Amino acid sequence: MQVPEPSLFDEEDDAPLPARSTSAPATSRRIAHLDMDAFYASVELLRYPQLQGLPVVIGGSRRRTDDALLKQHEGLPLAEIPIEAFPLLKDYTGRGVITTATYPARQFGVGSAMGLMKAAKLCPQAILLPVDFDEYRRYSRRFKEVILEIAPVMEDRGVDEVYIDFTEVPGGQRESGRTLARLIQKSIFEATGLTCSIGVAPNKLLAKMASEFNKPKGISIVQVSDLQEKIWPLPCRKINGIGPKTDEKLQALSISTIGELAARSKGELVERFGRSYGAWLHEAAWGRDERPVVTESEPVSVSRETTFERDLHAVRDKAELAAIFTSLCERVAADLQRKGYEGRTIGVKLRYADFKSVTRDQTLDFHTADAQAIRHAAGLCLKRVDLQRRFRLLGVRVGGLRKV
Ligand code: DCP
Ligand code: MG
Repeated sequence: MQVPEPSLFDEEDDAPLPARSTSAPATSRRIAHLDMDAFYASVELLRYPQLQGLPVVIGGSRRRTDDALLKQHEGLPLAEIPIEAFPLLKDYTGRGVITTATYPARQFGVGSAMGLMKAAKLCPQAILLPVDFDEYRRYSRRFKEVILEIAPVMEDRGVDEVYIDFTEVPGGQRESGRTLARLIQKSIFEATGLTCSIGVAPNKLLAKMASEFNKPKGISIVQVSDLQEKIWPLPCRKINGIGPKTDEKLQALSISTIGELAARSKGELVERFGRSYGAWLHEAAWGRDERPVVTESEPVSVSRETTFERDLHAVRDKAELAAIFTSLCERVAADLQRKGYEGRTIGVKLRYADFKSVTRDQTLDFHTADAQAIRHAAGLCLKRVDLQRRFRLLGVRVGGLRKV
């Protein structure tokens, strides 16, 4: 097995291709992956610039601490609230998790998905701010608009990341994409005050890995010829599409790095992982990926969920649960209406005290974005789960969407 001819992907600027590549396209495929730096935290720092450079984590109960803070300093511009007034991680009790942390906080080992109480042990002095999804969504829309003005072929991959096809954008080939990446970084910063990191590579798979190489504020260029040096030493988990279960299976086969994966035959991987996934693993390890950048990405479903402050019981905490349930349905309905969708598959998710989750759904014979209709259908789903046990999380989802 050979690494594909690197020459095709190597030229800088818009230099003509070497004569022997006449059958190749006039441009090389340049795909960028852009990911915002410490996204939720960075948006919060726009409000509270006095926290710049400090360890800050975002998570925990919705707005309560923040409301107290604002009330206490009513009339004062947010940027002038003294640093000492902000709540600290060490004073937090509860079961929330961190959504993200600023880079200064990450130096203490805290990060996404870690419990706040555990994080408090690692970095007690970190400032704790509650999440404000609406604000993050607003900034998400704004930075994507900036990109679309510069490079129209963009695939929305979630609140803080996108793929962008640089191939046909004027100047997109210059310095293998670095020039355009720099322009996009600068434009986003000027419009929003936020920074991001960009990886540019021959395809989405490599671009996604590359965007992490120089975080924050980084640009990384990866060519096919870099495979051996930059990609193969990485752990398999860095491939988007290899999750913890596959990784465990790979480890059991003594495959830890992407290079070790690439060294196995396609036949062996197909035998162990099935025809389609095995073949994909092989292609991924060799840095090959032909997926296009898809501009119209329609949401599959809209959902809201919440983890309670303490485990709740369907009978004993009936009133509290009913209020949470109604509010989840209202928020899902509001999300649908704002995005201009309605759906007909309504579902619920419960996570029990032992962290086991169950989901139930039901498909209606009409589409809806109405909070009451969603609550009614979701209520019927709830009747089909075991409500004798205490649970810690409740979620409501609407799928089977169509544009209104
Ligand atoms: N997020 C979350 N829970 C997680 C992971 C992420 O709520 N377990 C949220 C918060 C992040 C946002 O999604 O700000 C984007 O996720 P990223 O993984 O891109 O993380 P960040 O943007 O925060 O940091 P980085 O600079 O590493 O991209
Ligand atoms: Mg990010």
